[in-house]
Order: sequence, then C-alpha cells, then structure tokens
Amino acid sequence: MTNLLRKIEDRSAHIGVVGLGYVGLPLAVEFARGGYKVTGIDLDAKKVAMINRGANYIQDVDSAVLKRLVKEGRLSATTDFSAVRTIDCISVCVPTPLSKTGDPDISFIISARDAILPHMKAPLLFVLESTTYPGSTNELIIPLLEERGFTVGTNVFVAFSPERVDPGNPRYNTKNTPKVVGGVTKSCTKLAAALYGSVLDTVIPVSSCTAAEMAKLLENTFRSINIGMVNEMAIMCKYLDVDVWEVIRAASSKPFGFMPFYPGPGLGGHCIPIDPLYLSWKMKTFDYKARFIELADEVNSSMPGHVVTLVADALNTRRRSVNGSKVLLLGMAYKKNIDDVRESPAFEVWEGLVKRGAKVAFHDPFVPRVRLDGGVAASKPLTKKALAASDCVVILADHSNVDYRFVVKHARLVVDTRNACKGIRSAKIVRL
Ligand code: SAJ
Repeated sequence: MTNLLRKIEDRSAHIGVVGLGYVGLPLAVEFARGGYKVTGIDLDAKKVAMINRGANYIQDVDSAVLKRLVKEGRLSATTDFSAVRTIDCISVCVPTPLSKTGDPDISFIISARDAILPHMKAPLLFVLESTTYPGSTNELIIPLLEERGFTVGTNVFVAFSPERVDPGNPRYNTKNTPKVVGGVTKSCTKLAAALYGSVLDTVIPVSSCTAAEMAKLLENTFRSINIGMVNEMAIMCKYLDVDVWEVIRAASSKPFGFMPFYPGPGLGGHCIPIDPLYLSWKMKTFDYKARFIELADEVNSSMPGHVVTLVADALNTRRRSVNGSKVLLLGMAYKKNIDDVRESPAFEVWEGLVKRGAKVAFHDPFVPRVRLDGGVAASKPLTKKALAASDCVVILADHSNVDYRFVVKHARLVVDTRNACKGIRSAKIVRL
C-alpha cells in the first residue's frame, strides 16, 4: 500500500483508463495533466489511432490540451490490454446499458475485467467508474481477484467511484466536479482518494463500494423521478388548459424547498433513463418493487407518444391530418447544445409520426446525420423555404444556436416541447 501511495504522491504511478468515451477520455486527460503517464485502453482502434495522433473526438475535451499531452508522451492509447502489466492504477469507464429485455447489461464490465485480470501485477489499484447496480463491485470484481490469488486490501486495492459527467455543461467538468470514492477496505478508499485527489479538486470518501454505487443511483434516480413528475404536471396542465411553463416559472420563485425541472419529449442520454432501472432491477432480487422508479419510467417513456398526439391534434385543429403532412423535427440530440443522440426521444417521435403517414425530416446544428431503421437521414438546412414547406415544425432539443423567432416567422405551425419559443407570442405555437 505504501509503495503504491508513494507512487501516487510522486506521480510516478502509471495510470490506465479503460474505455475512452465521454467519461474515460476526459479522465485520462486530467490524470495526464496532473503529471501522470497515462495509457488509455479501448477496443475501438479508430479512437486509439485518433488519440495517438492527438486528434480529439469528445466535445468536452480541449483539443489543444489533448494534442499537447500526446506530444509530450504523457498520454497514449492502445487496444492491447497487455499494457496493464506496467499499470499501477486502473480506472474502468465502460458503458452499462440495458439489455433488449430491459435488464442491466454488465457485459462491458465483465469483458473489461476479464481482459485486465491476466495482466494484473500486484500492487494495483482497480477503480470501477461505470454506473451499475449496488453490490456490483463486490460481486463482479472481488471474487475473480481472489481466485487469482490477490488479497484485496493487501496487494490489490479496489474501489468504486461514480462518474458525474454532464456532457455540454459549460461550468462543471471532470476536474471541478466533486468525486465520490468508496473502497472495499479503508486502505482501498485511502488509495483511491489519494489518486483522484491528486488531480481533481474535491474527493468525497465513503465507507464502501456499495455506498458509492448507491450515491450515484440516488443522484440519477432523483433526476428521473423529478422529470417524470414534471412531465405528468405538463400532461395535467394540458387538461386544465394552464401553461405548465408559467406554472414552473412561478413555483421557481420559491427561494427554498423547490427545485425546477422541466417537461420535455422524453428522457434521453445513457444515464438518466437507464441508471434507475439498475436499482429497481437489483431490488427485485430482494422481492422489493421500487415503485417510484418504475412509475417515473412509465411516465417518461410515454412522453414521445404524448408529443406525437400533440402534433396530430395541432394539425387536426388546422384541418390537416398527420397522414401526408410534412413534419420537420428541430433537434435530434437528447438535450440542448450537445451532439449526442443516444436514447434520444426524437427517434420515437420520428417513428410515431411516420407510422401515422407523415413525411419526416430534421434539422440539428449539432447532428449532421442520423441512422434510422430505413437508412441514414441528413440534417436539412433551416431555411425559410424548408420551414414554409413544412406543415409542422416540432422542437425537440432547444439548441441555443437556433433562431426561434425566425422559425416561428416562417413556419406554419410549431409544436414546442422545450419552451424554446418562450417570449414569442404567436398563434402558430403549440406548447407542451
Ligand atoms: N431532462 C428533462 N427535464 C429536465 C432535465 C432533463 O426532460 O428538467 C431530460 C434531458 O432533456 C435529457 C435527459 O433528461 O434528455 C437527461 O438529462 P440530463 O441533464 O440529466 O443529462 P445527462 O444524462 O447528459 O447527464 C446526466 C447528468 N446531468 C446533470 O446532472 C444535469 C448527471 O445526472 C450525471 O452526471 C450524468 O447524467 C451521468 O453520467 O450519470
């Protein structure tokens, strides 16, 4: 332990980061900026090649910093897990999606673990960052290490440290977002806290891996449930013919005991729609039904359908049927000002409209093209002509670099699911 602690303190430790996506690459850059030699490991040879030529592919990473770190030899990447042999501390940042049956898919954690194990040399600090169900680190990592003769807390140290990346957030980044770390033993927590604390502004140690895993799930379940609640508020306000955005604005004037969330076309991203279901799945093994999580998921999953109905009703009041109408979707990304379309509700809205016979196209300044069942669609230019030719424009991501006054001026009908047209008064606008 002391040898590893010394290598962390004097920055001579060789750091490995497995998974070089929106979590792993920013983390690898922070370790390299902090003075460590960092080897990124990823299965995607294209990503590895881009990093090794100093080319960036993650919006939140500073391209000039990445290029410099690679040039200085501080940061490199490989697809070869044998690099683990010279690694002292390794952080695993691989995806944890849902399977087709809606259960946790921990296959990426398993394959990363199995690829690392044969090359591990004691002492080594192993930190899992991927969001997963409580108990995962103890169940999936510890037994395999012990089977290979390692003694956790003596010659191998294991911790869980949830990633808290908010893609596109201009204020919070990997370095200044507090980092929770929970180890299997006190020495595991101490080493993980020393490592992350050497490059990140704030570290929050907790007593166990499970506490750290649960903290992450509380954070994201909190969001999912509150978004579900406000989506239901939007549905109720529609019945009451009340503007939900005005209601939220008014409620937000309460200086205590309230935190605004906003309705939308549904939950996107690969965290909020998914992470809470890892917890409800785990609770089923205790024969416990996590009712809030399941109800929020039900409401949030119903929103794309609600938007399709809103579009159909809006066209109908203008004596147009969805069938045969031209609909332009504004924003395929799952939230504003990012280029990520994973789990974006826009795809379900698109599918629902096509099923009703609409001809659908999209414009998204951050997303040049999308893959659909029927092939690939390219973002259409947002011109007067394109707007005027559409029977309905549906705003699904409120990107800041779109001129919504221009949209309303030239469109015939606008269904706004994000209140992007706030402050614009027009009979053409139908709001969620
Ligand atoms: N959304 C709403 N209404 C809201 C807030 C969000 O409909 O009031 C929607 C968004 O449009 C999006 C989805 O929910 O489709 C998720 O939004 P998000 O802002 O939570 O975005 P993520 O998933 O990229 O990032 C979140 C982090 N976001 C914030 O804390 C603001 C954070 O919860 C986690 O660090 C991260 O997921 C993660 O990796 O777990």
